[in-house]
Amino acid sequence: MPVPASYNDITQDKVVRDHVGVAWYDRTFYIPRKWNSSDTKIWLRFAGVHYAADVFVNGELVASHAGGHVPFQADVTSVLQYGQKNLISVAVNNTLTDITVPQGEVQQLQTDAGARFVQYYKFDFFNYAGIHRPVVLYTTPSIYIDDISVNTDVNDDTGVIEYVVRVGGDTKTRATVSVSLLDRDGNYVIRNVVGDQGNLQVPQARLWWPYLMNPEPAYLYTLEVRTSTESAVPEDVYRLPVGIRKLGWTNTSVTMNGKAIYIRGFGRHEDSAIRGKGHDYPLITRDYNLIKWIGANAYRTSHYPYSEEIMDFADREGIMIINECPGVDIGSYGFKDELLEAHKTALTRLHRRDKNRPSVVMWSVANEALTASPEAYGYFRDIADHMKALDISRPITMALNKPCNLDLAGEFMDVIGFNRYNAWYVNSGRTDTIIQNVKEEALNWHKKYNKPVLMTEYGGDTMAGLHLSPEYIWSEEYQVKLLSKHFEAFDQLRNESFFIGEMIWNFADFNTAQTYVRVGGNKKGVFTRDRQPKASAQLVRKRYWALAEELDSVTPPDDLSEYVHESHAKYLETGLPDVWVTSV
Ligand code: GCB
Repeated sequence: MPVPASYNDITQDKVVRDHVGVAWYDRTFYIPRKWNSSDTKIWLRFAGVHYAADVFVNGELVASHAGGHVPFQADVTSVLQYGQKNLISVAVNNTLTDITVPQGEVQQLQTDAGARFVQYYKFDFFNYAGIHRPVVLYTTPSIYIDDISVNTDVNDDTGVIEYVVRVGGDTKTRATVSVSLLDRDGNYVIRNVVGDQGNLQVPQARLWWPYLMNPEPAYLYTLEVRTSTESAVPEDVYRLPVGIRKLGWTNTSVTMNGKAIYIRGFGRHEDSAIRGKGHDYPLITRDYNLIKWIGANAYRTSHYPYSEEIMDFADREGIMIINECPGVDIGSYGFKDELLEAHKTALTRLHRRDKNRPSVVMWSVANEALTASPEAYGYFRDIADHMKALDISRPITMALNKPCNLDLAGEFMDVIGFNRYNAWYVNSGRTDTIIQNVKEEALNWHKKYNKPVLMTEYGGDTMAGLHLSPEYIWSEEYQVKLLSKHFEAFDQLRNESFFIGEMIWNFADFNTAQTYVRVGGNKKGVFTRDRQPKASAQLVRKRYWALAEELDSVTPPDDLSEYVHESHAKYLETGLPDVWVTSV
């Protein structure tokens, strides 16, 4: 099996595709003799293995980890054979139960060949499994930088970087930490400030801004952290990209550097043909090109943390992230104490991995949980308390879908996200019901909780190439109409002060479990699974760029108005007319 990749879609064997339980990976490798030094530690790091993994090196268990979307590592210095062959074995277990995050259940099915275990789950994406993200061996000195936390603020035009550095390794030898700050061109702005925590003041700071909200978005400094000791242990150096920004929120808005943000984006998935959820640089680069081409400024990592490489792109390109933990459909198999603990652990690990990222503007603690069940109240109060104990610098949210009047979790959130499929699961075919329902529901959420509201999911399945006129469900025409009607609702809602954004479900088509409501997967993408635009992508592009023009005075790309009838030419001077923005 190739690594990184999901193993499911690589072979012609559906037993491999639908496998439930443990899969073993083995691999041999050599370690140079010169790595064998008392000053050096060797780490084996997995960026993501779904769902649980036991890792053995030369037959010795070095790491056990549960949770498919966050990294883990082990100090393997003492189990390696230097200058010789080593064996690494990984047992990957994809089984989901009522106390894994996300939940699932395994049942026995009687087949013609006898009883077989089958994995069931309620969430709507294929439970791809395997070693999904890169695996690396790397070295540090024996006294090393174990963790860095930064928080930023802006006072007038001075940027503030608050930092804490944790040093690991032999605690008997005292290590001195010093930090420096470099600008984007590599020039030192601040040099060698000694101490493992402190505040750096950056006069005339260049701020981190989202894409299209500023002519120079995503400005990143580099925090260079060094350790030194009085012993012979060599220094450790870590270079952390830092975006200086001030995030704020009220009961009607979320602000970036003092300016209200309006989110225009998508829910997404890590998903593609053959690789499944395996890391793929060309694919993620293409995705970011499409996100920027279409004029989006945000997405939600529905429904689990995405790879670190994907997050690096967001930091560097200025794409705002609603960072979601894998709490999708939580409660479907009951709310238990063990589940709550596993869910908290998932949040802790997500926070630990992504706490320093400027792109992360909100934490989403769950998607479509069973928030109308009586247990949901205490459960989500605890989840929210846990997240707030980890981070008070970012608002928390979740994507809610229970009827507003029955929901028990929203009161613990800072921002309300709601998912609703008007004219799809509800009133299929009736695009004439969208505007009033979307408006009414958004208003109801705000009335109930007095928080900012955004629509985190809406959309309809669309077979690329299916054309039916007048529009009819599953056709490209229908998706265009369904989105247009939502845009009209959003434009009316934007006049209400509390409505802060819109996210289409989904960026691209993706694979799901086999069910009769899915034709080769979920087809709600604005792009196909191989990342080509459907008709709706052209419409979304016009809207997202028009919003950027209206809200942030951005000039839309020339090709958006390649053909203009002369009776419309006047709009080139006065701005795009509403009719281009909201209808076909
Ligand atoms: C939802 C879920 C998402 C599904 C989507 C759909 O509400 O949050 O995971 O894929 O609906 O298409 O049904």
